[in-house]
This record gives sequence, C-alpha cells and structure tokens, in this order.
Amino acid sequence: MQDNEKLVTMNTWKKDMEATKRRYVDWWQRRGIIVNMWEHFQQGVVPHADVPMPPAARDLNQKWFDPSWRARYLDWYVAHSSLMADMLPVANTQLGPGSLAAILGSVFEGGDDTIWIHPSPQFDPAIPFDRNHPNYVLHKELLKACKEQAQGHYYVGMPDLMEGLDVLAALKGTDQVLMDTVMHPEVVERQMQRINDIYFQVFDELYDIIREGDEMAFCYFSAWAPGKMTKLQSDISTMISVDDYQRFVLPFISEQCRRIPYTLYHLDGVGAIRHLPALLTIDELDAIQWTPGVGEPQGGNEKWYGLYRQILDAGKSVMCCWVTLDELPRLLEHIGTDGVHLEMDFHNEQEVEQALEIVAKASAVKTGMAAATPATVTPLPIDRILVLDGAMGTMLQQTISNFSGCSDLLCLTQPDAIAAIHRRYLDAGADLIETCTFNAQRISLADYGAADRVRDVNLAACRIAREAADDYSRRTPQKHRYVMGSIGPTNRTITPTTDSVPPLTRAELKAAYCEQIAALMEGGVDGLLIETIFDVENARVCLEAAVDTMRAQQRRLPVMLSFTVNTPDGYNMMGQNIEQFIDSLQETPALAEAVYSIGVNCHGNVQQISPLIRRLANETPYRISFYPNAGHPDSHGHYAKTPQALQAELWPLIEGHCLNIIGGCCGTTDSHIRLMAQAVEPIGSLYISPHVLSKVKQKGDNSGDNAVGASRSDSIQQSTTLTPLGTAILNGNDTDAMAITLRQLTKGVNGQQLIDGEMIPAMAELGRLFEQGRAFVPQLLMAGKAMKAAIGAISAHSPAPPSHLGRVVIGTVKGDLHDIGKNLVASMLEGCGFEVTDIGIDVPKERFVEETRTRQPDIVCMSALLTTTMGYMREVIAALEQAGLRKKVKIMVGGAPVSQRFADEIGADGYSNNANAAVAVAKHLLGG
Ligand code: B1M
Repeated sequence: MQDNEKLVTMNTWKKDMEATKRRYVDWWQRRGIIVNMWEHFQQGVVPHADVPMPPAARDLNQKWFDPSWRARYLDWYVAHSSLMADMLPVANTQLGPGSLAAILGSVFEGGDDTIWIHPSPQFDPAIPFDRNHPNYVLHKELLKACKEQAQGHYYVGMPDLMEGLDVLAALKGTDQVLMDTVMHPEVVERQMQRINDIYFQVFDELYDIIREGDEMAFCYFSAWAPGKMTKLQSDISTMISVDDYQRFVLPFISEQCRRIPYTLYHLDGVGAIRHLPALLTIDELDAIQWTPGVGEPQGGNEKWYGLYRQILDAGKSVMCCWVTLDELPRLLEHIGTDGVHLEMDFHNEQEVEQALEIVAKASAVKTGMAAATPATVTPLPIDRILVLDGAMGTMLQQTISNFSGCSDLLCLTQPDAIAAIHRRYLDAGADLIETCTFNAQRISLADYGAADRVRDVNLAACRIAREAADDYSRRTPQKHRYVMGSIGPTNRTITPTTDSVPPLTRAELKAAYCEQIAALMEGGVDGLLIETIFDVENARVCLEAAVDTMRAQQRRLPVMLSFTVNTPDGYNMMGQNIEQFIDSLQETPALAEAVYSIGVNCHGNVQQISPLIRRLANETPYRISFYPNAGHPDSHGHYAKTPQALQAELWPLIEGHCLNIIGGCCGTTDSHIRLMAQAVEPIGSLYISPHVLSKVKQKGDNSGDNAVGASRSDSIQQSTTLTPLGTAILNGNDTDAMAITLRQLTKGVNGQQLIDGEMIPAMAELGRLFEQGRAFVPQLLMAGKAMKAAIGAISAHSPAPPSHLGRVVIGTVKGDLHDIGKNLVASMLEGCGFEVTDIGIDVPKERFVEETRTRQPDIVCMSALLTTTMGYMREVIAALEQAGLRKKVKIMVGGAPVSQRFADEIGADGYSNNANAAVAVAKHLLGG
C-alpha cells in the first residue's frame, strides 16, 4: 500500500475506528496485531444507536434476498453488536461464499442459517456474463440498499464472490471439473481465465457501490483495507496435486494478487497445506488465513505454530481463527505479535478485555518491556525432509593445501575459505548449514592457545554462515536457508576414560558450553547442533547448558542431538547405549522438551546402522536426523563412497519416511549433498514426506506437526505388480481398460477372474496411493471411469439369464458417491437371476422407502464406502420401520468399511464383503 493513501472519516458507530484502521494498515505490511472475531456477539452490548428490529421476515426469501428488509435487519444487527478491540462495523449481506457462481447462473437458495448455491442447471462452457442476470441485479440492489441505510455508521462488506476453480465447480460440478483437469486441461485453463476476467469486472462494479473513499471492508473474514481488498481461495485444491495447483490455480490467483492491492488467501484444511510453498511464491499476496477444518484442533492450537511461522517468515501476515483465550498467551509466545490477525472466539466483552491484556503483555515482551519474557522458537520447516550440509574438515583439507590444525580458527584467518564451502553446500541444495565451530569452546581451543577467543571465533563463524545462508534465502525466498550452530563433543570427557587424562568436571564443561552457546546465539544461529556425541554424559551437560542459556536469553532454538554409535544396537565407543540415554532424557522434562531431533552422524556403514535409525524413528518421540560419512577412510584418509552409492544406501530410509534431516559427515562433499537434495526435493510434483511424529510420541515440538508431506500425484507409481488391465485402471485409461477386457474375454478368460484378480487389486492399490497422498481425487475419478468401462464390457459379453429369483432394490446411501462396488453387486445379482433396480448413489432414506413401497422388492441392498456414511444405513432401516415396511423386506448391506458386526448392530439381515458372496447371501435370505 502507499503510505499516503487517503483514509476517510466516517461517523462510524465504532468509537476507536481510526486506531483500528492504523492497526490494519500495519497488519497488511506484516506489522502489529489485530484482535477481531468472525461474527459479532451481542450479549451485554449497549446499543450504538436506537435502531428497531424489523418485523420477522415472512419467509426465507425475504430474510436473505429482500434488499429493504435485509438492510433494516443489518442496521439493527450492527447497532447491537460489540465493536470492541478491532471488531469492525460491517454489514455482512451474506451473499456467498461463492456468489460469483450465482451471478453466472448457479442457483441461490436461502436456508435457515445460510445461503446455498446450487450448480447451474444449464452450464454453458463459454461462461457468458449477463449483466442483467437476476442474481447480479440482486447483488447490486442489496448492496445499494444497505449502503443507503448505513449512512456512514458502518461499512457494507464486499460479498464473498470467490474465484477460479471453486466457482467453476459451483457452475458445472466438482467431479466434472476434476475430470476435466485430466481430460481437457486446456478447457479448464480457458474457463479459469474467463472467470477471472469476469471477476474483475464484477469486483470493480461492486466496489464502486460499497467503497468509502478509498476504503472497504470484506464480509466474511472480517478485514478492512485502505483500498481494494479481497479474500482468495481454492477449496477444491485439497483434491488436486501440486502440479495441478500450479497449472490451474496459481496463475489466476497471482493475477488477482497483482491487480488487487490487498489480498488475503483462505487456506482451508490440512489437505491444502501442500500448496503453501506455491502460494508463498506470490510476492504480491499479503496475508494467509488458516482454517484447520473438520476433525482438527482450531487455529489457536500448538499444532499450527509451525505453519504460522512459515507464513510469517515468508514475509506474509497471518490470520489465525477461532483462537480461545487460554490458547492465546502460548500462541503469541510462539508466533510473536507482528503481522498477526486474531479471529478470537469471544462470547462477551470481559473476554475481549482479557484478550487485550494478553496481547498488550505479549507486545511489551517484544519491545523488551517485560521482565519474564517467554521463549520464541526459530521454526524449521517440518513438511519435508531437510538437507543438512556435508563435511567441513575434509573439504578444507581438499581446498587449503597442507591444512592441519583447528578449522574453527580459519573463521578468523581465512573467512573466505569457509564461506566458499558454505556456498558450495547451499548451491547443492542444503537447507541447513553448520557454523564452523565444532571445536569452538575453550577446552578444545586451549590446545591451540586460543581459549580466550571463544566469542570471537563463534561470532565470526556465525557471520560467515549467516551471510551465505541469507544470501541464498534471498535468491530463493520459497526455500529459506538456516544456520545451525555446530557444537562438538570437546576433546575431553566427563566420563573417565584413561587414568592419565583426568576427566573434566561437570561445572568446567558446562561453563565452556554455556560460553560457546551464548556466542552462537549472539551470532544469530537458527538452531543448535550438538553433534558427534561419543559420551552421552557430555551431551547431557551440553543440553543443560543450552537450556540454561536459552532461558537466560529469553529465546528458544531447536536443538538437534546427533550421536556416534559403534554397534547396530546403539552402543558407542564408551559402551553407552544411546537409546537408553534418549529414554533417560524423559526424566528431565526441561531437557526432553528442548530436543528438536535426534540422530546419528559420523558412521561409515549406512546399511549396518539403518535398523537403528528405523528403531529411533518408531520408538522415540523425536524427529530423526542422519548424516553418515562417505564410507570408511583409506590409509590416506580418503573417503571413497560415491554420491550415487551413498544416495542409494540412504534411499530406503528416505522412502520409508524414517528421516526428517539428512546430510553428510566426514568425506562427503557438495556432490553428495546435491544428490541427497535431489532425492528429497520435489521433482515435478513428487516428493517424499518426512518421518511424522505420532501425536502421542511427540516431544519438544515447538513448531507443530501440521505437515502433510508426500505429494506425489500425476504419475501414479504403483508399488505392487499389476496386470496390463490393472495398470490401465490405475492410470484411468478407460479405452485401454475396455480393449484389454474384451481381448481377454474373447480369449476365454472368465469375467469374474478379471474383476477379482486384476480390477479390484488395482482399485485397492489406488486407495493405498490415495491414503499416502500419492494419488488425488481426479485420479480416483478417472480410475472409476476406467473400471466402469471394463465392467461394462464384461456385462455386455455375458447376457443375463431370465430373472426369477427375486426382486432387489440397490443403492449407495446418502452422502456417498462411490458406486463401483455397488454396481458390481448389482450386476452379479442380475447375472444370477435377480431382477435388480439400481437407484444410484447418494440415496436419501426417503427414496429407499419410496422405492420399497412402489417396487415391493424382496431385498433392499445398501452400499457405503465411507466411515462417515455407513451410519446412514441405520437411518434407512429406521425409516423403513417407521413406514411399516421393514417386515416386508430383507436388508443386505456391504461396502469396504462395513462388517458383519456392524450389520448385526444396525439390524440388517445380511452382509457380504464381496460381490460374489452377495449373491449367495441374497439367495440365502430368500430361503434358497
Ligand atoms: Co473415495 N475413498 N473418496 N473416491 N475411494 C475411498 C473409499 C477411501 C478408502 C480411499 C482411502 O482413503 N484409502 C476413502 C474412505 C476413507 C474412509 O471413509 N475411511 C475415500 C475417500 C476419503 C473419498 C473422498 C472423501 C475423497 C475426497 O474428496 N477428499 C471422496 C468422498 C466422496 C463421497 O462419496 N462423498 C471420495 C471420492 C471418490 C471418487 C468419487 C473420486 C471415486 C469413486 C468413483 C466411483 O465410485 N464412481 C473414489 C474411489 C475410486 C475410491 C477408491 C480408490 C476405490 C473404491 C472402489 O471402487 N473400490 C477407495 C479406496 C479403496 O476402496 N481401495 C476410496 C473397488 C470396489 C469394487 O470395491 O466398493 O469396496 P468396494 O466394493 C466391494 C465390496 O466392498 C463389496 O463388494 C464389492 C466388490 O467386491 N460391496 C458390497 C460393496 N457394496 C456392497 C453391497 C453389498 C454387498 C457387498 O450388499 C448390499
């Protein structure tokens, strides 16, 4: 925004509107904090004006669509609503979400609590824009009436028009849009551009009605801006791959961001998080709002801290929704108070006051005014495997001739040599680089007469690494680079080793570590890496030093612990067991919680140590790091394992989702790191998700595990061996599926054999890929189509015998769109002599009752494929009972989540888990 943009003075009912405006101006620029809420509450509010409530609406039509009634109602509503904190005086016409679709032909329907928008009855692919469409006229009349009624006491919010794929889905149906992304991508692109073009026309015309000078407010997502602002979204994106998002969503959203000065993206649901990196590449996008979705904790939960930090770190503001008072202090502690918009869950004005107090305290902490500052944490991305750099020492030996001595001192004497190595690793794709400070504590530096240079060495090392990392972060803003402060084990331990070397005292060691850690923190590291731990007791002291220093500095950083081990069962050279040590940390919660990740480094045999890594991933509550050596050194100290060999050895751990951080230790070079980065970087839309901590096991999590990792999409890579028919189905190729089926049938292969042996396994494989996030809804739809084509070929090839066994009505229950299994059962029953009426998918109980009454079947068959819809079968049975029909029919149920036990529970007469057995069950039910 331009700072000189004009703010108008209205006579709003909100007394402190000017202060709220200033806070919004800041917030759009990622500064300051807004305290707001979605819907205003009215409890205990002294009305702002004496506005009478209009008489009750005659009907839903008047309630939502009569401009004069609605304007009077909203006038009353705003006059009686709380406008404390940054709650905005806005009349929300509630046209939407998605009212652009209604303007383009979808159908508006007023419900009790909201307006519904149904798909257009006649969708025209050219998407004509008729300015006289009644829904467009309604928009304008409603907004004008509200504006007139408002008299400057409040804003009239911009309706939630929505855009792009969501509008297209509302016009022609979600399934059709998804299938078109595969079958007719260029049509989708054309239609998206057309929708965008119309969007800007409509937006501008509506803006001219609602604007107050250069200002406006938005209906939902309560926000104000000193210029045109909009909320953007793509809810359908949860069903598409990263590649499809880049193709069908990003260009159009980007155009909106370029043309509208203030933009807020509504990121909805865990399934949408995989598109965040793409969104963050839109420079002009100002803010992102996060809606966790059904079954997830709301926006104030710690699970989302990492997500918020990721957004804030990318320079965007965030909007956190439905935050409760008790969550607020910790949330602010972790994400700070700059660029944060809170949509609180307030119920009364006392709660608002409490929230304002919490916010004031948190803001004071930020400016250093509070005594006990809570910790903030540097977030590391958790949605993908991070790449740590490779060796420093062996690289220095290669680059500086005759180098021996303390590499850390080179930070003072040859900073360019160190910087060059950092840059080689960053260039290779490292996310994290380590400061050259492995020995930079006074105990080790004493050997070089440099015990008093601890602070100098660490600060110099941080400056060199920071400059390199920040430079790369600037070049690739979508991929932030982090600096980890490397802390080695010291050359002496507190555990006695030999009689000749006296062990260190705990106090000596801790003081040395505290000194180094304080310097690293002063130098601006993003985290601490306590590495090459060969004495777990040293590590414990180091961890204590880290916790104490962070506490003293009022800052928390992620702490990685990386051990050396000598045996696959986790023993080190001191005979200590690292798994036992990790377990023992749990006895000291302050230590256990400080640990961000654990892992192994400096080992030359990846295969030998892989079972230990797997065990750590499965049995400990931490993220896992692994950075092995490039094999074993030869007699000249050369490490010979090639980058390809090392990558191949690491691959099973990567693919097995056992790792969060990979990198290299002794002997590895930028070539090794480059291949590791390639292995975990998205290639097209494919990337491997990291090890995911189970909620129960999760510890020390300062960033929240909201990650949805793997996002393999278009190229479906099966992991089981499918036949050509199975592959055709998996790839959604209906032509091939039908042709292969016909070929097989003419060769005499039995249709049933094809279904059971080739087609169903393909669908099972697809389900697995879908679960892993490696296939998306468009692929499911296409496979469904291919499966139906193949089943159609089988049915046509084997004509049904005359039906005499009995009458069946079959359908998939309400809310469920899966019909392949149901179709199979129907055709098997038909093929075996039943007269079958298929009443389709998404069938409500009333329809089951009606069909039972009119067709008088012997058996009513219900199918359900979702755990969320199987319960509806019980309702159908109850409805049949209520209609007095239950005793006249038998009921058979089935579908993947349905079991015999469930069937018994809901009072069904029969159940089968496959289409063949369904025939036997049906015959049995009829006494056959
Ligand atoms: Co969806 N889907 N799907 N899907 N889909 C499943 C079912 C799922 C298990 C995938 C997964 O996560 N692994 C999962 C359900 C998870 C759960 O509830 N626990 C799922 C999900 C989540 C979803 C959506 C929510 C995805 C989204 O939008 N984000 C969405 C829901 C839409 C809705 O219904 N409201 C959705 C959508 C779809 C498509 C529409 C895209 C597509 C269906 C296309 C179509 O049917 N025309 C689809 C598909 C294809 C699948 C999978 C991959 C395959 C289903 C299938 O056809 N299997 C499925 C994963 C899987 O099952 N492996 C999955 C083959 C078929 C022959 O088996 O239907 O089980 P089935 O039938 C068997 C037996 O169960 C039995 O006989 C049949 C033959 O042996 N049987 C009966 C079935 N009905 C019977 C009735 C009987 C007797 C036996 O007596 C009356």
